[in-house]
Amino acid sequence: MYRIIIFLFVALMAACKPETTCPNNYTGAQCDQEVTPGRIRIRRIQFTSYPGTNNNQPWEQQSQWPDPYIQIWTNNALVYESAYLNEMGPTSICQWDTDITLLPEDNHVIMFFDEDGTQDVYIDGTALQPYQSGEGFPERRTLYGNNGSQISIWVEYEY
Ligand SMILES: [Ca+2]
Repeated sequence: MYRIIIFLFVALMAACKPETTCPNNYTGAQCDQEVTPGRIRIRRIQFTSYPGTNNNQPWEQQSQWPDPYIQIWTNNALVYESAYLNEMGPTSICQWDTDITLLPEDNHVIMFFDEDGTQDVYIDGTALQPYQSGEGFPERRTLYGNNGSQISIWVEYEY
């Protein structure tokens, strides 16, 4: 009887192998499955390669280039608006340092406008998916606007 108890105890210990400890953004027996982050922090946004004209007209009456600024909308509510940058040609790199926290399950849209006093003009925009599973958590993600702009976001993943 004593031997049977010892045998059962050893068998039980063998069945309870310690769990593998994965980094907090991976799970699974091989630590190869991504864990969706709870929050995404956007730390920088770059806006480049936008159209040089506004439907074949100059962006400005007084000059040529727009004064871009960003809006981010989450679930149809405005959650972020940047300051505008003055007179930025499409070969310029428009860049803003930001601290914007987004939840991956929400619907986000990023848009760029030309600041023009009371009649700001839409330049470009796109759906903003701050996290894409399977990409391996890149620090920089690049999106493309519907008018051909390139939009880069630098992100941090939080759990
Ligand atoms: Ca303007």
